[in-house]
Amino acid sequence: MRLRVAVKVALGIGVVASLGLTACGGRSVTREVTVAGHSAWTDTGLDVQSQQRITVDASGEVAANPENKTTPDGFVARPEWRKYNVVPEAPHMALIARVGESGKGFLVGTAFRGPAPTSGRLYLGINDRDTRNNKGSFKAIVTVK
Ligand SMILES: [Ca+2]
Repeated sequence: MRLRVAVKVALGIGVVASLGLTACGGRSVTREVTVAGHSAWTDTGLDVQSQQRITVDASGEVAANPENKTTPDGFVARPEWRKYNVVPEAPHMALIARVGESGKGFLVGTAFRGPAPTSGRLYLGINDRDTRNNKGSFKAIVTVK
């Protein structure tokens, strides 16, 4: 009898471990993700369910060139640079996110609190259609609950 309980507990732990990056049943999952300025999208390794609460706190600096660096809020004072954006209405080179490979991008900035728009893999990215010439990185603490 005791052995059977032990096996069930062991199986339970195994299932939880394999789902470790999917928050479910009221558990929350937190990950620190480095978002390289020269990568369009960075896979957070987190799968979200539609309407699950996503929390992101971001820091760090990404440079468009040696004279122009930005926090995850992007170049707020440079609306003329938005023509190079992935998300048109957000500041250029701000930290952005999408859910799924072809999900619609949305602004994250230095702090984001909101529901997942749909279910799928969560990606973080740079609001820039040409990321190859960017330097630096943002650090994002992502929680899905
Ligand atoms: Ca660029």
